[in-house]
Amino acid sequence: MQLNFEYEFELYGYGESLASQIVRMCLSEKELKYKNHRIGLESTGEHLHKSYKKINPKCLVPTLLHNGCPIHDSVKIIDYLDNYDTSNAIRFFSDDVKKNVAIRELVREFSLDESISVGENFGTSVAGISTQILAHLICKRPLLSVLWDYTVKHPIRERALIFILMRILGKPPSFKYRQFVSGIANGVVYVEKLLDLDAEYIMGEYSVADVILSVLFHRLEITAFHKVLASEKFPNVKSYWNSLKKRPSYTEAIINFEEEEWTDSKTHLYGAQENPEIEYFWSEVDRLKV
Ligand SMILES: N[C@@H](CCC(=O)N[C@@H](CS)C(=O)NCC(=O)O)C(=O)O
Repeated sequence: MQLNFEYEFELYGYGESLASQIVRMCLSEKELKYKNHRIGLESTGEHLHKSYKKINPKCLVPTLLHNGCPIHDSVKIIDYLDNYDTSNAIRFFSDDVKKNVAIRELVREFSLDESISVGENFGTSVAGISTQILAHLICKRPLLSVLWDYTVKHPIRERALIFILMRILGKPPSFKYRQFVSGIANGVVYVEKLLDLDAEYIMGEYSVADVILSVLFHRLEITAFHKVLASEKFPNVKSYWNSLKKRPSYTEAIINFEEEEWTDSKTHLYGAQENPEIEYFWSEVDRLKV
């Protein structure tokens, strides 16, 4: 992998990474041009190469380079871009202090913050339900090469162990997966209650919260929880999701970056069926008395 910094903005990311999708949506909304560099994850381990570690010591995607200077973490990148480009009509945070506090609370609930354990908020639960696909992808690699890469090169111990376990088992442990399903039930119910019927955006005006929710809802579709978003049980979510999908950034940053290996895994795991844990999802929704 050759690193050269000749563009004002360069993004190192992966097509189906939630955090990369968030940043690409932001760049697209702000109409900022950038050079994209694909970094392979589970099926190749490119993110663990020395050259990538130089720009992201945690070996996570995405990394945005601005004039060669690396910025990490999707939410920090959005914050940075919002301060960099104030000319555009799109602002992801608000100048109104009260409104901004409310936006940041939502961000904490929806984001992929490493200080939050997987499954503890909506964002990390959605990352958790993706482990069926991640396990399928990591199993493309020989066991010894995964053991070497994740024990020697991955700087985040907790994650390294999860990936090694998935490589050995060939799937996420069932009890853990159910925790993630429970987390998404909580998340969808929470969003349904927050939204007004026919609300286009969650805070009235389009904000970072809508960017993150576009990405999380898209992942529910990919992991075969698609009927949840079209269900009459969640009328507000249903109409909100239809509004989100209409934004050009959704096509530009998510649909246009679909990874073939994900499409293959999705077909292999689910075909045209719903997620095998869909009934557990609905039982969790009933438990929450919606
Ligand atoms: N808080 C970070 C999380 C970044 C993150 O977890 N990225 C995932 C892909 S969405 C990744 O790099 N996974 C590879 C790994 O953990 O080995 C952000 O929002 O950017």
